[in-house]
Amino acid sequence: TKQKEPELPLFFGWFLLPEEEERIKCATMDFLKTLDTLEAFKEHISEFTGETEKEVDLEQYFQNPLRLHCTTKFCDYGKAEGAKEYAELEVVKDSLTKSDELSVTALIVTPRVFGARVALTETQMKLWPEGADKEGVAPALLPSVEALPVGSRAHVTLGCSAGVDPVQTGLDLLEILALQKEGKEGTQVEMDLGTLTYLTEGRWFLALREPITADTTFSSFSD
Ligand code: ACK
Repeated sequence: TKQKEPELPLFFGWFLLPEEEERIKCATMDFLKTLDTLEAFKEHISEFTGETEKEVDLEQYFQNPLRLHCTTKFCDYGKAEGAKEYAELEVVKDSLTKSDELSVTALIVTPRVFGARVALTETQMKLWPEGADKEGVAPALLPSVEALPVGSRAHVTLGCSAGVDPVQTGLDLLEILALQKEGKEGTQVEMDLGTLTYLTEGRWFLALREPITADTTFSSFSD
């Protein structure tokens, strides 16, 4: 009989500790509650609802993911390119079950997703696979993504609208960062947490005044 290959997970990443998850969910929910009451947001409400008059309750609009995490490598149980190579890296094996602190520097809201931008440290960058920022990016957006610093896609998905896959959070984040780089910022609103910027087509970016940190454990995840 053939020797069975060791199984590869769905993905690797930093998982927020349960108590941290609660803290982050509360803080970010408070932001959503405020956002949908802002006049600036209401002006662009049709980009969320498809209708001008309707209101939107963002807390209901986004569904929570099961476990808050920052994906490093999506392996798809070995079907994704480079999955095996990543799992075999010394730095990956050495980091498993280890604690680490993530720093969230911004929040994004789009008609598809609600997410947190993660600023990776130099050490954390060693776990960030080469080319991860570009994976699945539309060809038209590739040149602008290549111009962004490595690790720009790092994020925690905080919620997705109905029928949207969480992979969208990283893609929407990259698009927002590319628009910012091109100076395409619209309305700006000062909030308690930081500066909120509108970036066309229902995209919002909150640059946090103070980063939000969260304790995590690096591990693999399989459904
Ligand atoms: O929010 P996320 O980073 O987006 O966490 C989930 C996790 O893997 C489990 O689905 C992410 N994910 C899904 N597909 C991909 C992909 N093709 N490339 C990168 N990340 C992905 C998803």
